[in-house]
Amino acid sequence: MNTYASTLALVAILGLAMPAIAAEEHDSHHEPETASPQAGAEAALVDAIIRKVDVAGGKVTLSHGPLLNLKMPGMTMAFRVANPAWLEQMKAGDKIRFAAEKVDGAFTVTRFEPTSR
Ligand SMILES: [Cu+2]
Repeated sequence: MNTYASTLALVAILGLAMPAIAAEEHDSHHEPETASPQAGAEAALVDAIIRKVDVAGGKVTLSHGPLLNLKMPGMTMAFRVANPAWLEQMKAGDKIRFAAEKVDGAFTVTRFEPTSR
């Protein structure tokens, strides 16, 4: 009697728990396609307008929105770029979305993508 009752309870618990576990596992397989492998650790992309591109200096001046990971409000400032080749794809007046981090003490654009015009 006692065993029968606890078996019923166990079945009920498993019956409830299993679909929940399955659903959670299912969701985790649906990362956004644009996310890179370490997306969870990376900063979200922030909107910016390119003000000046300094290819020789390896810098770009951006008017950017708040950068939460750097605790920086929106402002206009120069950034280094993680990949100098990106400067060839940037020009003053373009809108981009980007992420920045402090690399060797310098604010550096670590990711960027053009905003569709
Ligand atoms: Cu800034």
